[in-house]
Parts: sequence; structure tokens; C-alpha cells
Amino acid sequence: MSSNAFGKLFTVTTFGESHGPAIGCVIDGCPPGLAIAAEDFRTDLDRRATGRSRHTSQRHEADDVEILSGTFEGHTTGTPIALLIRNTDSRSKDYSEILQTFRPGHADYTYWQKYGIRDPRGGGRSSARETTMRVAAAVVARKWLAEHFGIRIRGHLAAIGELEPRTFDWAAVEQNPFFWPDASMVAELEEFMTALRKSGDSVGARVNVVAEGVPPGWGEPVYAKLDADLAAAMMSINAVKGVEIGDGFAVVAQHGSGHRDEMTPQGFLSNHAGGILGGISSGQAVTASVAFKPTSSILIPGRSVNLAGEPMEVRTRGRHDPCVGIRATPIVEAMMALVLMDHALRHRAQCGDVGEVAPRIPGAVE
Ligand code: EPS
Repeated sequence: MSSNAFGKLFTVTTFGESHGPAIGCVIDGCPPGLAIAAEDFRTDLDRRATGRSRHTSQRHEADDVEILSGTFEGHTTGTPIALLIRNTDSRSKDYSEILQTFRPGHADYTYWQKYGIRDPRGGGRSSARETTMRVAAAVVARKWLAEHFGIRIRGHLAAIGELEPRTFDWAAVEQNPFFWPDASMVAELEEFMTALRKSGDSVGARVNVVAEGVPPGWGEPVYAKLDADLAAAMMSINAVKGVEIGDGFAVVAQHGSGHRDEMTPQGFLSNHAGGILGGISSGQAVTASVAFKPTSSILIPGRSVNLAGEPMEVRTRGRHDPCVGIRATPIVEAMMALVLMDHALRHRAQCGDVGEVAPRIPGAVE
């Protein structure tokens, strides 16, 4: 299988299957001298993990990172950084039926059509388990971006099905298992998810992400626009069906006089563009919004065919997520970090000598 590598100068290659012995990644192109230890991965991997609440898959993985190469005395050396996480809680018997059929709406069918062979255990390579390594690689990127530019990347859940936050508070986001910015709605979400799980169905979700502190100038015209790379990165996450940058699809109903982000010496007056103009960062916060489909591994029976092409009914057993978007916030943050890290190095390579150009307009005036 090709296309398992991501990025041009800060390259991440992931490998492994959900029910194989291990998953891992190789990060190439990381600048030397960055302090990295196994403990650095704990927080973000725990934020993404299954079993964090009763509303996600109850598979309990240790998610312990082993750093196999690329560091010496706790610092990156500029050589490839290999990270490994051993799978500790796979239960492959849940997938004995899937071996003979295809879940409607799942990659089971397209993998089969493409390769003529597949690892059905936990979805193999198509499993959301793969996103663990994106989050792990992004720990390195986030640390470098924070140390060098003070960049802060934060995400939150912006919708579960029809439910949207009624108020917004960043402080609430990490205080509940949904990454939800409105603390007053957590009980309602618990109730909604409990009923959904009992019904055996799944639901979609929206995740928003904001990167603050990104300097102007990152991104490459024409084919490697920062927004184009972000969209591709977000779209590569399992179950993602839509990506918006800035105001996204809302621009359809806007007029130029309202959409443009007017500039004053004190700052931009708004941020409809999502911090990107002409594919290049403007110095404003970079914003994206990502739509996750309702997962296809559900208990409600659906029509499919078996390997002989005969009609049959499929019902997915196992420990599945009724709303995979609930734990997608750290993954969306990770893809933002990996794209920004890659573009930071790319900008430095070509335009490092340009330096700061006047006038430099601060981010949006609040
Ligand atoms: C997943 C199905 C479940 C999840 C898994 C993603 O795995 P299993 O069926 O093997 O219990 O637990 O997610 C993870 C293991 C993880 O770490 O994210 C799927 O079908 O994508």
C-alpha cells in the first residue's frame, strides 16, 4: 500500500494495523535539539484514546510510546525518529462475520476491490487506530511550533448530530469527555449519547480547530496552498466528509464588503478568511472546521452481500464508537500541527532570508 507518508520536509510515515502486533511512525526531517521524552506523548494520546468515557469504544489500549531512534540524551538528533506503540487490547473474534461480507458505508468493500485481499480484523489499516500515530507525531510538531513561534493549537467539538453549543468557553472544553465548549449542555449530551448507543445507531459530528500565533508568510502558491494542504490533511482522517477553512461554505451567501477582513494599523477587523489569503498565512488565527460522518459499524442490521455476491444482512458487533467525532478533536489538532510544521520548515528553506516585512498587521481586533 502506498501513500502512507505525509509532508514534504517534516515527513511522517505511519504503519501498522488495528489488530496487528503494533502501530508506529517514522518522522523524518525534524530539526535537531528538541527535547522529547516518552512522557511528552501521554496527554495527547490519552485525550484521543478509546474508553475515555462510556460514549466511545470500550477498547482499552495502553498507548505507551517507545522512542526507537532519532534522539540522544532526550533530544532530537535530526535523524529519523521512530515511534512504536504495541497493540494490547485487540479482540479479533468480533470480526469473524466481517471476513465474509462488507459493512455498508465502510472501506471493507473498497479495500477488497482495490487489493483483492484485506485484513478484516478491526478494519486493519482503515481503522481509526491509525490516528494514534498522527497524534503522536504531532506531539513533536506542536512542541517545536510552540517553542519557536509560540503557536497554540486548540480544537473543540462544534456539533453532535443536530446539537450545537449554546455558549462558548475554551475553559470548558477539556473538562468533559466531549471536548464541548458549553458546560451547561454536558448532561444533555450524556443523555443523547446513551439513547443513541441503546438504539444501536451512530451519528455525525463537527470539530473546529484554531491555530494562534502562526506568523504571516507560511504556505506556497499555487498547488501547495496552506488551505489546500490543510484540507487534504483533514480529509485524510478516517470518517471525514467535509472541511471548511474560515467561513467555509457560509461564503456562498456573503458579499465582498462583508467577507473581506478590513485592515487597520491596530489589526484586522475580522477573520472570515480563516487566517489564509492566497494560500499564505496572514498572521491571523488559522481556522478550520471538519465534518465527521456517522460511523458504519452499527448494530442496526443493513443489507449487504457476501463474498459469493449473495444478498445478506450485516450487523456489526464489537466495541465501536457511536460518534467517532467525540474523540476526533486531538486528531484534527494533530493534522493542523503537522501541516504547520511542514510549512514552517518549507518557508524557512526558501524565504528564511526575507525576515519580517513592514507593515505587519496584528491579528483580529477582538
Ligand atoms: C475502530 C473500532 C474499534 C475502536 C478503534 C477504531 O476497535 P475494535 O473493533 O478493534 O475494538 O476501538 O479505535 C481504536 C482502537 C483507537 O485506538 O482509536 C474502527 O472500526 O475504526
